[in-house]
Amino acid sequence: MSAPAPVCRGCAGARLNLVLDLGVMPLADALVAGDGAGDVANEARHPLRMAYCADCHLVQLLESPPPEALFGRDFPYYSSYSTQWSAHAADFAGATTGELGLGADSLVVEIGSNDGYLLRHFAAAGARVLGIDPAEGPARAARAVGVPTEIAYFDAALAGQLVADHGRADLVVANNVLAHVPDPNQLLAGAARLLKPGGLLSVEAPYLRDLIEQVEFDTIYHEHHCYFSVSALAGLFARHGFGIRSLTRLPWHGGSLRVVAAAAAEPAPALAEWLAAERAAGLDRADYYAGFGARVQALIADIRARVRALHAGGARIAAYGAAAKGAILLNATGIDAGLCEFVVDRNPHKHGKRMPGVGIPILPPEALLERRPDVVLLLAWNWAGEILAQQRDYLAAGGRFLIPLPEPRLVGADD
Ligand code: JHZ
Ligand code: ZN
Repeated sequence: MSAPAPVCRGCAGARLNLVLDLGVMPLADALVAGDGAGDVANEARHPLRMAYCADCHLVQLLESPPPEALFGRDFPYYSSYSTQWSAHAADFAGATTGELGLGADSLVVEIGSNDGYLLRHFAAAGARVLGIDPAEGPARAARAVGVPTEIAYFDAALAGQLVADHGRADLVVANNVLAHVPDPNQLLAGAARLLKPGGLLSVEAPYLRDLIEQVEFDTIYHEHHCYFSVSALAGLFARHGFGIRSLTRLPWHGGSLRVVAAAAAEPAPALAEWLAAERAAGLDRADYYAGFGARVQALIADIRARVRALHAGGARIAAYGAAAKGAILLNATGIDAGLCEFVVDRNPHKHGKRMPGVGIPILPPEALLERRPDVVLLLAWNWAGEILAQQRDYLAAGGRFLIPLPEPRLVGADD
């Protein structure tokens, strides 16, 4: 018996148009246990297909593995390992505490609170805080820095329970988590239930327009069920009674959006301008997405050819960033342990493990100066500024970085 045809995660409509098929891919954060014991060939692989809904404009994956497979006990992503990201969190908490006049009577809830990288700053400023995250390792790290955290998947039912236990929130933050739930309606319904009258919902999510225009195909993976345009978000927020109060474009993760909303609020005039700009660019039409698959396949072929040519010319190759997006880039391009000797990453929870699907070992960043590869493929290209500055010594010693997006280019000390 064939599986039922998927329906839209936003509007339950059936007019889903396939935009990109990346074949079967391993789970991007399912790092393989170390020293040759993990069997890369037997790892689970799942179809990775992205589609556009012609009814509500929501771009989404057609299939999802169960959430427990995505954010279980061994989830290795800890938000605190980027200096810039931590600084962004501190700035956001400081500014928001001031703007909303948060104090000891206020409650700030973060959905997808990870290791407490954000809520710790609200707590330090004197507000009551509560984190929700299903990933045990990061959630325990959050508790260790004084951020009370429920280890759970957030949905409307849990929101009701939280209100009973803790009262309603002045601010609900959902940064890089709206894409991570199979059904965005559940998260928005839960947030609406959790907020006090007049309370604010603040959401950050990677912006679909940047993904498409910069060909950021490696940010498409099973943890990201949805990819947001303002055209899609406006409908989703309105369905749950939220009025959009402000929209801001941010540089994070290849380009993000922050949307601040409140129940029954009058939408900001800027919303109409954003919708008009997206209409002019075509984000609300299937033909905008039609050429994306071919552009992705061309970029994948280009990256593969560049790395193979460097390797064939005798270059020793490593990579920087055991990022989720790195797993997709390596698997899509077929860059395996035969081409790339090792991947470095600052997060010690990833050391001694290997990249999903390709089995490349993960080492601390010091390995670059110790082993001196000729070229480092920058898998965490979204942190290029921070990483290149930090790797000045490797560059000064003649090392080069290969930045893969939007088209591959080599960068050395003189560039
Ligand atoms: P990074 C993450 O994706 C996690 P990933 C998640 N999948 C998500 O949805 C998106 O963000 C939005 C390391 N690093 O941030 C840290 C250094 O080693 O690009 C990370 O392991 N040195 C939930 O995993 C990795 O690189 C450094 O100087 O694709 C970067 O991962 C810096 C700055 C980072 O996200
Ligand atoms: Zn839809």
